[in-house]
Amino acid sequence: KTYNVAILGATGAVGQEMLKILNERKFPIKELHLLASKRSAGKKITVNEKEYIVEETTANSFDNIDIVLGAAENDIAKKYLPIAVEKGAIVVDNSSAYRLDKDVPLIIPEVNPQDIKKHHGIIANPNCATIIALVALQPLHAYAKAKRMVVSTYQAVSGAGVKGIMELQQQLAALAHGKEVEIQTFQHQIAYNLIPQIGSFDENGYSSEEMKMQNEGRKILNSPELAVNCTCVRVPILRSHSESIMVEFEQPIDVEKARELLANAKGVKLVDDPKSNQYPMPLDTTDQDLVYVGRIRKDISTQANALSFWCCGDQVRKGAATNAVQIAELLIEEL
Ligand code: A2P
Ligand code: 11C
Repeated sequence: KTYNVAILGATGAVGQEMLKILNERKFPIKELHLLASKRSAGKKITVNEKEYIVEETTANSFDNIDIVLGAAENDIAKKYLPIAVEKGAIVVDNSSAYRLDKDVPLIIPEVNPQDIKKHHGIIANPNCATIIALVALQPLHAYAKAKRMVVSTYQAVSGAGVKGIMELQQQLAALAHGKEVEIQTFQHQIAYNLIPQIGSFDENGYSSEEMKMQNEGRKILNSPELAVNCTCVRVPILRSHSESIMVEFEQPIDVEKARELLANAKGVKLVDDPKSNQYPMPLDTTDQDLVYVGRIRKDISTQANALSFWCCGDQVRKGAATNAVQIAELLIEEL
């Protein structure tokens, strides 16, 4: 069986990657529609020597579509995705618009594939930093149950889309030629800098991105009591997010056991040999789908069952596009 698929936001960083991954994984496509704004209508995109023409998104774009992959901002998702559902499509949405809605499953295929059955037309793809953390955490959580996490993220500019990638590249080029940098996407210069703000701050001083780790993590792990303290930082890296994670578990778990579990876990590559300087780094995880995990050690600051580790993953692929296509693959097993 083959399906009519539309990508909403097909010209963006995530949309472009979805297109590549659908082809790479040989998703059974009958017709593929690339939807974007009016600005991009008519633009030609070639994948695997096949040319596609970008269409302006309208309410009619979703007629006869089986599966929509959403890769646009929240306001665009809210405007069009309910129309797509009304017209009979099933949507896998990468925006944060519907993630916490009760009847919308929030899925990481390696973590909670069983939840997909509860959908009512929309399935949400979690935030990239959440996906990368939970793919690494899941094997440990299944063994010892996580109860508290302290996370610091080092997030690539691709998280802000094509414009984030261009801003870093333009600033680096400007600085190399002694020119002034232009700041449009991020709050400050990102080249040769770190910005401890992703999203807007709440009354407690946490950013929206930081609260996603707690709220999405609780929903995906089905652990409403999970306590999370997260600090999210934008770093001048192109497309892999890195995360330092301390997890306190309910049950005992030692470093050797954690290594064994992670070495055998789906979606994970264990890279943990500090004596030969081997640990995950964002350059090494770029353009592939595994979450690399290493630097696993006991938390020496507490008597609790706590471990620290470090993980990296490509945020455009596993953090967004690959995870969405994997969800679509689960979906067609059900259809
Ligand atoms: P466009 O390229 O035509 O602006 P990113 O986050 O990487 O910038 O990508 C955002 C995606 O959302 C792009 O594909 C963009 O298309 C799309 N988009 C923006 N505004 C609209 C709109 N009004 N209708 C449909 N798609 C939109
Ligand atoms: C970033 N994680 O790195 C963000 C981008 O909720 O999907 C994606 C925001 C989201 O900037």
